[in-house]
Amino acid sequence: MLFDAKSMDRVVVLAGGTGSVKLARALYRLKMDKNSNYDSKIHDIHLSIVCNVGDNIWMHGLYICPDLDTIMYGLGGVLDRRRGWGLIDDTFNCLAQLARLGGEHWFMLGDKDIATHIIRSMMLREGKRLCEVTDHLCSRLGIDARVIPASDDHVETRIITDSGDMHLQEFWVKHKGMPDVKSIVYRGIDDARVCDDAINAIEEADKIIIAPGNPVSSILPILSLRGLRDAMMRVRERCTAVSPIIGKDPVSGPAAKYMRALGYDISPVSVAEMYRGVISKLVIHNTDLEYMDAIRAKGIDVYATDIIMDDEHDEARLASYLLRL
Ligand code: FO1
Repeated sequence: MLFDAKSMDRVVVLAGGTGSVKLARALYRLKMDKNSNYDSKIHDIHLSIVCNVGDNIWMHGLYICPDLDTIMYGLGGVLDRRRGWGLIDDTFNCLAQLARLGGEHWFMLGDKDIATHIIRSMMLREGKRLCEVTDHLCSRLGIDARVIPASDDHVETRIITDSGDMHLQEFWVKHKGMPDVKSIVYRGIDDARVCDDAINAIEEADKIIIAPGNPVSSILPILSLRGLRDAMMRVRERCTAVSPIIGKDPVSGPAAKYMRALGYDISPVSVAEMYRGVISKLVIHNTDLEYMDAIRAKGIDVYATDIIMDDEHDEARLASYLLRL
């Protein structure tokens, strides 16, 4: 694809959670900063983020969509960068009062963050679809990109552990990721309908990027939706993934535990295997050259660069690299 041949490139990112938001917001910044001196050859971008919904959870009568919110707050410039989730400068007075009154308080909902969940839950109760609610929230946050939930329906990533079957948030936050993981299921995935807007965005995209999110809890719940995987297979030639694994370790989070539970070794080769059929290119870290042949053997082109995103400059460098690939 010649990026210099047109004035607008349609870019879709498949994303979920704290690992993905760095890349998503870097692409957004490149799009918004038309006068960026970083890379003047990059054209205007129409950006859509198709977001995981498997970590959504009902709590206190509110519908909380952590991956959607992380992406929305990231693009809106209001994400707490240190934690990687929630709103910057938020306070936790409501949570403290919940604790005092004997309510559940293991999930750190900030006071300002709760406003998002109140509006969302209210609109859903009025009969609006999750994608309509998300459009509304993005518009109120002044975001000039589409954030599209992969499905309007409730899909729940369940972690089957030696201490029982639990919601992903219970496993990761309440139990601090400690129990042994036996398997992982996406409850409701067979009946969930993929959002039409997600399919349309994918089919019309010049470039589709799978962000370096947790493959098991952020990306596979998107790719496991009926219809979405088929759409991705049709556009495979335009799809690039960034490895969330460097060497034998995930960049962050519980990816290793989840991947092992599904029978995968922890390496970029396993990432290639998990995304086989939906990507034509995989970008790995520049210290992982030893894996390149094994990835190529799966029919996937492989590129090595610095994929660590410690600051805004790193994020911009990787986003720019991906747009030029
Ligand atoms: N992660 C935590 O580790 N502890 C929390 O208390 C917590 C609260 C929370 C509240 C709102 C939100 O949008 C995200 C929150 N997260 C929290 C992050 C979340 O558990 C995960 O990082 C994602 O669901 C995984 O993609």
